[in-house]
Amino acid sequence: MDYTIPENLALMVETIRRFVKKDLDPISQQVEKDDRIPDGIVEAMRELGLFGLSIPEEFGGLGLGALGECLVYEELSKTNACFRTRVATNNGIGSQGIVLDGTPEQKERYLPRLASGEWTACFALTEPEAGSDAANIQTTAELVEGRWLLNGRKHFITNGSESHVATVFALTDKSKRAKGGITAFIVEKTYPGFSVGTIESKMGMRGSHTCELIFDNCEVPAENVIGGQAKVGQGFKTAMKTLDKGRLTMAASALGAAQRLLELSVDYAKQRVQFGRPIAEFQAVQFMLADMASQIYAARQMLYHAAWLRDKRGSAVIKEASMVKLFCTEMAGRVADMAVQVHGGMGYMKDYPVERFYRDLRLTRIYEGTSEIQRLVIAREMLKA
Ligand code: COS
Repeated sequence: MDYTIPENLALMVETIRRFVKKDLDPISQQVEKDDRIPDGIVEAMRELGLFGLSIPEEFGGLGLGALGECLVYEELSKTNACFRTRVATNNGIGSQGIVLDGTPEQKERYLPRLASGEWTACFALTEPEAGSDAANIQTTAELVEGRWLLNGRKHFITNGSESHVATVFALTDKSKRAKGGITAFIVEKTYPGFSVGTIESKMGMRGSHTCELIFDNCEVPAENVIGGQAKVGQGFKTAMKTLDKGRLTMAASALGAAQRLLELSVDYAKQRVQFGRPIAEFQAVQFMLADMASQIYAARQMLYHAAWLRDKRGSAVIKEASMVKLFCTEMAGRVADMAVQVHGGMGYMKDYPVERFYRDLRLTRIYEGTSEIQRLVIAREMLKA
């Protein structure tokens, strides 16, 4: 086994590390207060190619594999989570339906714009009645005089209000649902009948916006079915394949945040004096640091292995991706809890980043598939004939 990170990826990681330290982290608390990423930073992320990490090079992206993408997200997640989230839907769930199943024409029209960050994409699957039960969507699409008319409401859509284009899943055959009755569409924000609804008020993830998308007889050209006419009814599979891929990067994000929390906790424990000694000298604190480090180490091995496996196989690693998302996000939750404990009262204060990480990380156990859904997928994969 050779665990060396390939040189090109190591260089990329170093570049992101410098960017995080010099440009992102110093403004992370400000972004939290303003609930907004400054335009100049979005521009800098564009220049670094962060909007096109996973988009193939022929369409202007960096064409990174799973390992490369995970390494970048791990670094990018050592600061405010909104920076990672700003680029993540473009690289992940927003664009991957087109990358995996799009027609050549769809790839040509959308991927270069998404890769450059000129456009942002979002993923519109979730609805009030379809969270974990993704097949229970109510949004419909009907073919009328050569174009599709979409009707319904999506909610909790990350980057929905910033996006120029959305991958939208709608029912085209109610009797078939997940088994041939859901179709994936590419919807541009300028299409008649498309609008952004309420922007949600959340526990954390400030600087990243989550909203409703409304389709009121929204007119979508016939050629905007992802994969073309032959893929009408096949959208649920596109959604599942897209989510499989995203699970590894979500795990990487949780890992990066956990690593930063460990570093903050070690630094704090060394300088915080109580009972006449730095608290790092107390075994109770040492044990928490040791548990954090051990769990991060285990999570990193799992993640890198699953990402390597995906790159090697060139296809989905369904069970492993769910295992990794489950383990890394749950691990990060435990690490965040211990980080607050090591910091004591300061860990509860808004002046310290620890409380922000604690709130932001909570979401990683819910979105892109809850921990319970990951367990369900793992068990199904194990038990299927
Ligand atoms: N890759 C490719 N195809 C897949 C797949 C995958 N990972 N998972 C399921 N499919 C296919 C199945 O093979 C089946 O196809 P056939 O009809 O050809 O057999 C079809 O999709 C329906 O699958 P299934 O019967 O398993 O659907 P269920 O309704 O039971 O749902 C779960 C499966 C629970 C796994 C799905 O609803 C899910 O992932 N829910 C969580 C959704 C989620 O992550 N939401 C977050 C939103 S984005 S922030």
